[in-house]
Amino acid sequence: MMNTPTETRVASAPVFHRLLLTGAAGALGRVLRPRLRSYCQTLRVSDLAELGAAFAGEELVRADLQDPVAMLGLLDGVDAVVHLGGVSVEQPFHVVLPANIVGVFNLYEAARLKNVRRIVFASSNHVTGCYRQGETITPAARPRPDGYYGVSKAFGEDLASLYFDRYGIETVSLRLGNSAAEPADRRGFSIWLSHDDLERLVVASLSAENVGCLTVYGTSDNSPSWWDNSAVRDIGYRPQDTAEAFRAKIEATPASADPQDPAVLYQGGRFLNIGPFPFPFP
Ligand code: 15L
Repeated sequence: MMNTPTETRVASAPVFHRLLLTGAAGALGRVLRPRLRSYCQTLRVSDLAELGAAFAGEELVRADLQDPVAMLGLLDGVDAVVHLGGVSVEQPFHVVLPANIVGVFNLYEAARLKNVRRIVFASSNHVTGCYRQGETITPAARPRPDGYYGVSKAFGEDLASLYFDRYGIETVSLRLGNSAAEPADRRGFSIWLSHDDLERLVVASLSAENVGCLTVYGTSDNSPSWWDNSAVRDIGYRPQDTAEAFRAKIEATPASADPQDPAVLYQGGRFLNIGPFPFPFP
């Protein structure tokens, strides 16, 4: 069942002619789909998976990121893209490769050929998941991916850099923390991103002028923060929520019994416990 549009529209944001939302059937796609409608005349929603019925002001396009011809059609007539498509968790490399490496390449090539000027790329905190929890890093710190998914998001950020320097396509890469209705666990004290703040961050990334090629972390107003994220203020993002509001509830749940568990030592959390996968591929 689809949500109805939210009333939290950022008044200063421009109204786009046509926005494209990829990965619209995924967890965050379902959150952003009703919220983005009020920022555009037409919201083109896309996924490989079933999208349900079109709402007023929507165009539904089932498209595979791996299909270059489909991607050219998908990007046609679009002002800006919010790219959530692809795999969103750690997977074996042969699963990540087509969705997140080939797929993001097809997206940028289609954007170049269709003259799309702005992409908001859902990157991930897993680009730097091998930093220790408690360590504070900036988006300029060396990428330390915690798996193939993190590597694929680092690749997407590098591709964004190439397409800005060579072709002037602007990208805001959002290294999203954990965006959910509530923080899931103690790691959430530092990386939780509320759904309302997700909307604010995406809208700021679509609307700010002259973003060039920018990488920022995506969190609410959390403490302790692991990320020195001052650049995000420059695009006008002001988080309104904080994981602090859930502290008592989370601290009432048992902490990990093993202090050496990589899931509690590293910023990437439980992704550090996934893999290696069978090789050669099955
Ligand atoms: C991500 O990048 C995933 O897309 C999301 O499902 C969460 O696992 C999140 O990271 C996280 O780190 O908790």
